[in-house]
Amino acid sequence: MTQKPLFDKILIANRGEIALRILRACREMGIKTVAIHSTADADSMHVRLADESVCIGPAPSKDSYLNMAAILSAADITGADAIHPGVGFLSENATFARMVEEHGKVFIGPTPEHIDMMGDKITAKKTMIELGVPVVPGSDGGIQDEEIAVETAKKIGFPVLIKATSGGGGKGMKVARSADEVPQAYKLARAEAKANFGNDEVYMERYLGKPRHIEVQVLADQYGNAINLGERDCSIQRRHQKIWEEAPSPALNAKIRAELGQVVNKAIAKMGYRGVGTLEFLYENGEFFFMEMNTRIQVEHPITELVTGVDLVKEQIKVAAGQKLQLTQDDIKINGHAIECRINAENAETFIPSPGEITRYHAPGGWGVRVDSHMYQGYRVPPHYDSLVAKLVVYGHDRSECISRVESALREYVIDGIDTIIPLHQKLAKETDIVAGDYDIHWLEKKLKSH
Ligand code: MV4
Repeated sequence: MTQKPLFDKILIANRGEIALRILRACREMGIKTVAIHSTADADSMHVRLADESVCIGPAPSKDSYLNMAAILSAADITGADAIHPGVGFLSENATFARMVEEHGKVFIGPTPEHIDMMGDKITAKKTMIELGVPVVPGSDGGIQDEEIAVETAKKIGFPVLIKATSGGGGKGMKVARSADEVPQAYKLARAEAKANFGNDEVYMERYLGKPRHIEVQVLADQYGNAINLGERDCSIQRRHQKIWEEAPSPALNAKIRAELGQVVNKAIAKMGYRGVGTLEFLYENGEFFFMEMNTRIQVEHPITELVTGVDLVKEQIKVAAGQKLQLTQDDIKINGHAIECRINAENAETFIPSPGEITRYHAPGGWGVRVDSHMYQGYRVPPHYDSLVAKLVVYGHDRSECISRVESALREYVIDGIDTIIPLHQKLAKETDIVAGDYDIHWLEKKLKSH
């Protein structure tokens, strides 16, 4: 069967480790690369390694990595035929995806319609209900006034959680534990939603007290073929920032995984979704509840790559070029265990950002140790962006081997000149609950408070 040709040249509309990750995939596929960068990132590794680079603006993201017109100009000037948005920045911006298409270039991601559909959390939830995916019991849609809020809460049963329709990442979320807490929670949620998203619509759900965050990786082509690559457990987080992720989840068995996978595949195929995506679930007492769908490649994608052997960024590029998926669900076998430690340039106790110059650098290595990072000795971590400077991604034949290898790799890792959260990861790898796989989304914050 003849496949559509791949792109000739891809512009990478991102920075840091993910820009490097995408660049490596392009190299292996014989695709030329264009790096864009702000003035603060002129000395960045992705700029050095790309075939061409364009400075698109000053340090603040809004003037550079979020500057749609400047990025499109850079694509025009260099003759790139596709744009990879990476993670964050413009990766889930339907307006940008539309602009890229209108410029006659390919946005490496799903259609703008699918981005919009999942960006609106009420629409996302309604869509998933129609597609047979289980969701948290809650209001039918938006809640328009305080009285209806109280009524709805009584119907759902306490505690309830009020969420922003345009939300995500926890902003604009308020818990109400009884009827008299509802008016206050409702008002606060609306105000926070308005301030953060410019849209004050909110909806309501039953509040789950001790769930795990389990997400399913999907991959689909434009011909209706959809597969999943198993789940990741991302419960170890602080202030909605994931810190430590695992694949597979220590809480699931093969039977539950297969059942969830079938539900997800059917939904993704029915939606006509194209690209990579992630369905986020809360998992409590053996039950799954859909929360949100991310329509981009995710930071933690490498753990899925290590346990499936599938290069997700390459697959993402192939389906964006209109190629048919060559993988079927039967090709996907979950082998062994993988853990990602996010290495942030932050103090390991206070979490205060720590930009500055890397005076000494030595990355760990050996069997099953992967480091995705743009760092090098002499690199200056700029103060303007996300604090993620490396991902230590470790494979083991089983979970216990994986955790031992995490410890050993962390011990080897030398990053001098800035603070990182490596000491936190060293502690996590030794925690009884972590070793037992016994944790939920609140575990880390409780642990940090108790010290
Ligand atoms: C919830 C929940 C409990 N019950 N929904 C947080 C981010 C947003 N995307 C959804 N979130 C939650 N939704 C119900 N009905 C608890 C959270 C939540 C959370 C979820 C995943 C990972 C970390 C979290 C931390 C705090 C709260």
